[in-house]
Amino acid sequence: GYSTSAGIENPINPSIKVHCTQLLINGNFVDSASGKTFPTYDPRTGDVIAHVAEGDAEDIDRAVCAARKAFDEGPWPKMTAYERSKVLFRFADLLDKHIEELATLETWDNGKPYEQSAKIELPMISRIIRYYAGWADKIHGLTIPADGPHLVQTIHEPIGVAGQIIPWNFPLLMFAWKVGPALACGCTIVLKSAEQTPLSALYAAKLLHEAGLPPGVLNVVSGFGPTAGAALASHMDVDKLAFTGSSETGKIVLELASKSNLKPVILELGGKSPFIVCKDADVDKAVELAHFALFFNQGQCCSAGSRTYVHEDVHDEFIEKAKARALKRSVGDPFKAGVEQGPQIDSEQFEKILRYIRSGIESGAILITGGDRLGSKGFYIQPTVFTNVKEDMLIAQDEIFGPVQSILKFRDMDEVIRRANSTRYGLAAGVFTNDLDTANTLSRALKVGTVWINCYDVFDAAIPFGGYKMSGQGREKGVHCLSNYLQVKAIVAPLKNPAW
Ligand code: TXE
Repeated sequence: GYSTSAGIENPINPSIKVHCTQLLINGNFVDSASGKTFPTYDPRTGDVIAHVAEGDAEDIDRAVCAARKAFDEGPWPKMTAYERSKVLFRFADLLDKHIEELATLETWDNGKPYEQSAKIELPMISRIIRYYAGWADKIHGLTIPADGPHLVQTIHEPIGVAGQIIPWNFPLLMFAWKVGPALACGCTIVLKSAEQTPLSALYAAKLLHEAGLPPGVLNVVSGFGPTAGAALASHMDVDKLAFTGSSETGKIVLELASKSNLKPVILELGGKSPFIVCKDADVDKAVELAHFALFFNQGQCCSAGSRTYVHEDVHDEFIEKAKARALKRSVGDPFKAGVEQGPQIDSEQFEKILRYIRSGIESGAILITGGDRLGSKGFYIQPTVFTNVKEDMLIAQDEIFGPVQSILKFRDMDEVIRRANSTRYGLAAGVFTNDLDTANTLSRALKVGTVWINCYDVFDAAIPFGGYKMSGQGREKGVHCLSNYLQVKAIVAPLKNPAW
């Protein structure tokens, strides 16, 4: 049963309440073993929204035991794939039905504009669940011709218990990217949400149970990284680890996985993606797209186009217009209509971004707008634009994860390829040009997992996403993600009469 609290009312829409604050283990909402809770904050004000059960190693162990039992004893991996797909389709319908509650929880806990949560992200979330619901009954192996007299088949089996660790920048979308494919493949899951944003995952998991998910198949543990997260990454009975977060933490979880049971790991990590504006660009359009590529979601995107390379022929016009666009950006309460930018997630990220702004100024970049906090309450930051940025500056190398655009000038193609690739990251890139040869050359030369040409942040469910270099290992979304949650078993048997 769901022992949920009476509910904390949303200050903007009191009909929406926080009910789910406990851990979800084996189909029940329960307190943590220690009885401890932690606060989750409203980034608009820094006020506490709710106190949430704080999971630790013992809770992770309880959750992994439940997931193990649900995997080994079924019914989930053993039921027909069609039955599994129906649960996921019903879940997607419930996500659509509860858009208002889910989008409110997401904006309240994260600070992103409500219109973005409700109109952009929630439709993407139910879409990706339907995409993987559609895959559930289309996963199959091959019959392979062998040299000798043997019948060779492959079957694709669910890998087992998946441990999934997600970040706070897109709490529900990351939940869907992780849970959708794992469930479609027949895995069971222990998911650890980010400590900054525990609310929406608990509510979505409750809906998934209403859609018919058997107990123990998805367990959700709220808690911190070094405790709950590390316990999940190093658990001996977890068969796969999927992690999205910083490259620093990615190294830690990979090490924990290797030091425990060598569980395979998929990593979606940070980025420092170039957005390249070529000399033939329509400057107004390029400015708008480059602005979106960086400032979307308060700049808190792993794919953020955080190095804006502009050809010298259009550079001066571009920076004037980029400045004007940043000044026009509407920053404020994310629940208000028309607001483009809400507060940053928490004081830690807020301070980190302000430190990078100071570092940009000290290293000689030219601040043309912004550069400070906005107002005196909450974690709002002025849309900030630097020009004259050079690759050896920290602001051109590190992930700032905030509303800070860095503009770099370039002269020719070989030069921009070399400079764009001169980073430890390789997640994505944007190319803005009407010239086919330029687009083709750049898209092949850039060492990144996604190239967006004359568009940015297009995240269809079917498009694979992942990084080169220190931006990660493996791919999520699309057909490629299924292999993360499957084992391929080869079955070989003699053929008595190979001629037939
Ligand atoms: O990330 P962490 P943080 C980047 C971004 C941001 C920086 C720090 O640059 O400024 O990371 O953010 C869990 N064992 N990105 O500190 O630590 C943690 O609880 C196991 C990019 O929030 O990577 C959370 O659930 N787990 C990114 C998740 O890891 C651990 C999105 C992510 O937190 C752990 C977010 C540990 N030892 C931040 N330590 C992207 N790729 O989109 C932490 N965690």
